[in-house]
Amino acid sequence: MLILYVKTGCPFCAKVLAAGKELGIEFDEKNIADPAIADELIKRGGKRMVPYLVDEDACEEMYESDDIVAYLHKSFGKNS
Ligand SMILES: N[C@@H](CCC(=O)N[C@@H](CS)C(=O)NCC(=O)O)C(=O)O
Repeated sequence: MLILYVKTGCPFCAKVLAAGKELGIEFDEKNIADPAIADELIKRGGKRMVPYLVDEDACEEMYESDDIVAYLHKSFGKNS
């Protein structure tokens, strides 16, 4: 399961979501507009910043949209 913490209107989140769509990936999107979700993100990753990806199957978690996009291509792209 891939969880993606996002915020409405966040261009970095949109970039990751577009990459996911291109690769045919479905995310369980969690929006930090909900304070409980924001708290969950801070507990999990250490800071309030989106996007934040959790790949539960691979036990990988990361901030930074460029790193997330690269990770998605590496893990789920045609040449993965
Ligand atoms: N370098 C980061 C920048 C991420 C970033 O600036 N995210 C903003 C939203 S666009 C954020 O999390 N701000 C904190 C907040 O909205 O509470 C990336 O590329 O992912």
